[in-house]
Amino acid sequence: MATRRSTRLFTRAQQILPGGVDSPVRAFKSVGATPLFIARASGATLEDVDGNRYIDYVMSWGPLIHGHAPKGLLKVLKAAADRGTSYGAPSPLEVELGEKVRRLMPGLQRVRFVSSGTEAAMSAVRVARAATRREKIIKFEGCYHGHADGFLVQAGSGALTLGVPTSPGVTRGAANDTLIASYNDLDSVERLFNANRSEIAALIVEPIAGNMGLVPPADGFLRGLRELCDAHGAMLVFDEVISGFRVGPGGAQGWARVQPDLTCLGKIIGGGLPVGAYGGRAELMSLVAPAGPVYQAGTLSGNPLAMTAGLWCLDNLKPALYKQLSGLTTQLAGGLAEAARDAGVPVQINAFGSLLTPFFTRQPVRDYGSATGADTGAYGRFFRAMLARGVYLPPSQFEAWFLSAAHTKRDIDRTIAAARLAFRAARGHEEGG
Ligand code: HOZ
Repeated sequence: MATRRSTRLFTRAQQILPGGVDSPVRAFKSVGATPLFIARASGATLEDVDGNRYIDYVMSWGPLIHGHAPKGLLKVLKAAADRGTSYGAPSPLEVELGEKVRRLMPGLQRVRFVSSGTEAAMSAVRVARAATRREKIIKFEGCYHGHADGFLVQAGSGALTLGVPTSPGVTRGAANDTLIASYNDLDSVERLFNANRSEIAALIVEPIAGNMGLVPPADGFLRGLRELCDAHGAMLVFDEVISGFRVGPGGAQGWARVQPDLTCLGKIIGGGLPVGAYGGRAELMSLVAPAGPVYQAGTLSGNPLAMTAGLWCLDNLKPALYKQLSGLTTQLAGGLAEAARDAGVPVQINAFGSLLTPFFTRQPVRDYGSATGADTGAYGRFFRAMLARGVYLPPSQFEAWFLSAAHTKRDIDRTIAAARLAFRAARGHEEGG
């Protein structure tokens, strides 16, 4: 495929944007390729500036559960824009969206809207610290909660992909307040609680980990976290930026029937516009200014366009959608597993709802150690061969693939057909189109 315009744009971009991009994983660095510049997107299809079309499994990293640019969403957004793009004052839309979120996730008795998942996670932890008057937090290696200082210790997503899981620029103080446990390992959590008695404000976790590639929780893991937090007086914070509304309308907490104290949301809640939110029990959230003393603010928080997109997106989460998505994901996971087997490539497919990651490894992947044991070189070769065949995957072994309502059985069939050849390329014998 010719990608001359993308290549030229990337050269130009590097002269103005650090690394040529506005978010690190977009740079395709770890897969040995040059990023595509996108001209338009519709349904499950991305089109780059050279006119090449791709079946998209990044889907803007998760928000687009209804696909790119669904007609109903465009209609309400155009109407909303006619009424003004930002008020800097309350609007009825925030109340409506807040009530809608609470209906779907009843544990969020009060909700504060922000503009990104990063803001949601850093603000939720601030509330937990204020509520407990403690400073330390526990997070899991390979989990990613946005790029606030205290979370960039053994972080997943782009930080892991680019080999900087603990970022320079994070102060020793922030790093010292972040304790690291192993995902799916309750003993590692218990040890930290015992070694830091009465010091831990919160444990934050992606209840379904999606930022070291997809790693679902083991049976009893989330319930065990709830019990440990209760036993030690710490707040349990679920980062449902990826899993919220994705694994079901009630998120991972609805699926697992485990109630966190605080929840962070993002991605789907904004339907493709920049929205995050955090919420939880009323008495905890009443600490947030102006109801209480914990300060947190934002010029574009509750933005009317973003709230409109969120409302449309959540209004259209029907049970049939989740059934359709998990059917397609099962088809894709099965087809990929068979294609890898036929090509003689050891691959573990982790799948959950409409999320999926094929890990290039012989070992089951259930934590950071097993995820990082995957062969990233093989993933890079696979990625490039898929791209050459019109399939746009996350440009990293350590990210989840996202399916949407716009993906069809035919898209999945085409993807599996492409993968049959791409797995052979992953062995290192064959490359490109
Ligand atoms: N959390 C997303 C990746 N896992 C964000 C995408 C990005 O970092 O650009």
